[in-house]
Amino acid sequence: VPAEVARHHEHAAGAGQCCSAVVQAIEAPVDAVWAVVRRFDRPQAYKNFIRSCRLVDGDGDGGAVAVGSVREVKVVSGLPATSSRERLEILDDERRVLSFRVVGGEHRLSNYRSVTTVHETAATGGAVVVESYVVDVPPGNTADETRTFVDTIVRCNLQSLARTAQQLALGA
Ligand code: A8S
Repeated sequence: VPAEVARHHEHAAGAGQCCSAVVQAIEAPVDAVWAVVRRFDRPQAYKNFIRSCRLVDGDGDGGAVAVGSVREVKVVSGLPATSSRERLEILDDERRVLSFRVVGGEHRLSNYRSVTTVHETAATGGAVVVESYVVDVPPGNTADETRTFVDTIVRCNLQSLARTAQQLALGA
């Protein structure tokens, strides 16, 4: 992994914050995986906890996705959350890096920021996805509880990403 990509996963967790990372191997070409990940406007394509998503066209550009774009996602029921407002921080098609930050919504993950990178595995022609995050520990919870909660969501998302990218690669 190139150093300038690895550096994106070094989060400076301040007091009252925690960070972690999840790694997922995917048996699909790196381009198929990135094609799914890069769609900031369509997270529900693989994130099963997201019911709907719409871009907030704050800058009047007709909803083109670019750094600074903001999306409003609605969350499925059964979670301690109903919605989240998220801003695209990095979209690097060459190095396959996407990062967003939570800027609002009704949930308990204040100041959540994640970085997702997609890597080619030379040996098998597959991909590896690394997703790291930093977030405030909510009042009344421990850092361990927060990491367990968020790791579970991220792991589910990446397992679903694997299935979605594999289907895409098979032309399904
Ligand atoms: C992502 C990652 C996470 C999303 C979390 C961790 C979230 O969308 C869900 C439940 C919450 O309690 C917080 O990449 C929030 O989407 C599923 C609404 C932010």
